[in-house]
Amino acid sequence: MPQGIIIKGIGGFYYVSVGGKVLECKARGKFRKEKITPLVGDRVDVVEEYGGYIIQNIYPRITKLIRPSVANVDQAVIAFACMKPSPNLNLLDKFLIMSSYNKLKTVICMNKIDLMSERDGCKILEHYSKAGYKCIYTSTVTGEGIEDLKKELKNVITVFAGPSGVGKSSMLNKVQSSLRLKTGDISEKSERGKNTTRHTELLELKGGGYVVDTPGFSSLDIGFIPKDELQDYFPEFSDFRGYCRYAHCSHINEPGCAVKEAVRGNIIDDMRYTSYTRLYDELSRIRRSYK
Ligand SMILES: Nc1nc2c(ncn2[C@@H]2O[C@H](COP(=O)(O)OP(=O)(O)O)[C@@H](O)[C@H]2O)c(=O)[nH]1
Ligand SMILES: [Mg+2]
Ligand SMILES: [Zn+2]
Repeated sequence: MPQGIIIKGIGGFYYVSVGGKVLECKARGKFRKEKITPLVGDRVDVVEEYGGYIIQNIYPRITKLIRPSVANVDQAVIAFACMKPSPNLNLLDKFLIMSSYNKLKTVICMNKIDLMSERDGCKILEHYSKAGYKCIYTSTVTGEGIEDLKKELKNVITVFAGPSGVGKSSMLNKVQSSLRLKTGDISEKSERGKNTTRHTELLELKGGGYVVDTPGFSSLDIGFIPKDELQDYFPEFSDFRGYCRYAHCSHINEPGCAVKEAVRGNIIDDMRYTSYTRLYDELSRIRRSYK
């Protein structure tokens, strides 16, 4: 039985990539009875029946994203621009939390570095590379960093996230020109108005791997994360876990806090710690208003 991956679903049909071919398939009726909806990214078995193709089996999902709705994503490229639009680091931190919450590998990509002087360009993400994140600087104008990006995309399923207008679609076109994704803020805005059924699609890369382009969100809700778990999403805190005076230290006001000590010693980045306290505050307020 051929095994493939669902790259697109439209009007009850699923398009399954099998050994270089794309087959138009229907899902076996049993899935509806079991309340299972096939998702883009699902690895499936396909059988031929009466001249058509049927999805016979869906393999267990390794990951499952809700927005966009895709299964088995391995990695998120979180894209920002160093200007136009200028980066919103609070939003970047939320994207990082979401990515980690969804068990994805994360790459931060700062695009449009052609708009910056060399000296300033390298500063923005210093806080993040210091925290252990993989960071890439790119420009679709000069082509800088595109080869690095390509390497990261090879043989995995990557979702491109980040605000709209930062150059996600342009970057993907640079990675592979045959993708021909629509770019440009103005046309995209008007398109979004009339074309609400933008389908989520896995785009196959010639070198192996798939990418998902997203229109981009300008806000993210992380309110479902309990405030006491927020620290788990700051990887640079992990070295200090267990060294605070209090076992359940929130690293906010407690005395003898190893994390705060590390911030004072400049081992943990001050800006990232400030971001932690701000998000902690935000989550504390949300929890209170639920009661
Ligand atoms: N200066 C500069 N402009 C870029 C770069 N990448 C994309 N752009 C421009 O930014 C705008 C938005 O790009 P687009 O790819 O549609 O962004 P998306 O909404 O994130 O997909 C377009 O006008 C692009 O031409 C870059 O590296 N440098
Ligand atoms: Mg786009
Ligand atoms: Zn602490």
